[in-house]
Amino acid sequence: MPLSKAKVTQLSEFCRTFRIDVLKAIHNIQSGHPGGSLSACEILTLLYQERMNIDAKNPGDPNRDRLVLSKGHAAPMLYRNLIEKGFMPKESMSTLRHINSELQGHPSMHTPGVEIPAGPLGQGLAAAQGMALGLRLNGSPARVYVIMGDGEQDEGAIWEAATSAPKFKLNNLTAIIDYNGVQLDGTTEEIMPLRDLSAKWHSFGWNVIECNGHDLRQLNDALDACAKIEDGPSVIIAKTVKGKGVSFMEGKAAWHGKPPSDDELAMAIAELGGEK
Ligand SMILES: Cc1ncc(C[n+]2csc(CCOP(=O)(O)OP(=O)(O)O)c2C)c(N)n1
Repeated sequence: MPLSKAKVTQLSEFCRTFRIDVLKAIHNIQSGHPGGSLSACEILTLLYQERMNIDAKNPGDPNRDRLVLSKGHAAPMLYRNLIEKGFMPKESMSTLRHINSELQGHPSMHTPGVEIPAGPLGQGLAAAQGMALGLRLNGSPARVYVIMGDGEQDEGAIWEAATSAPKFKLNNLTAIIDYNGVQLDGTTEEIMPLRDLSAKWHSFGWNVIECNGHDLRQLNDALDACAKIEDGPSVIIAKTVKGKGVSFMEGKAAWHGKPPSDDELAMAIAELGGEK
């Protein structure tokens, strides 16, 4: 169903405050990945705060939807979303990356609401595929989402999983590529050109939808379209901006794994409309 105006307003406000909270947490520990977290903000927020059937009071529900954050370094944005859903108290965010915290630098099984650890790129699609296959064998209506980076597309394991998901006609599996054009230390074009990514996925047998990954309505429509597809898996190539929302971080590989200084955090919070 298309998103109402009120829903877009609510989700946009979530995104604005989540961006601030994520930057504050990374600033607090002076370690973490701001660029890829901000880039995946709308994707994660729309899925967790609007679309996914999950309940913190019943986290083991066999029919819950599953999300695999294959680009695990964007964990802070995942954690902020899980907190909003009630999986952890809001104060947990300030323990990001602390020793013994539930919130480690990459998703781990110690974090309530996390379905599978991540960190080594390229593994999430195969894991998500296994989940989707198992759910279908059990007759579950649940859907599985996996979020990958565009730099992550360099991993060969992705293409093994991409080959088999269409064979099993996994229409309960939706992959989303956070296509921001930048990876760890340069642009994807410089490091390993992807060529026609849409044509590649299409040739592997996937239903491909392209959209603006910061436009909540477009993303929601794309997810609606995926849910209606019956003949196999779908992939959304979501065009995004690394560091989205903070002008001096946008599109810059330098902000892949760099924490903001005190001044930079203050500038970022001001740009994001300040704290309320
Ligand atoms: C197998 C593996 N190789 C290298 C890394 C180190 N690494 C972490 S993030 C990253 C770049 C990822 O780029 P992209 O997928 O485009 O992520 P985004 O720009 O969305 O943050 C790399 C190389 C890793 N985590 N795993």
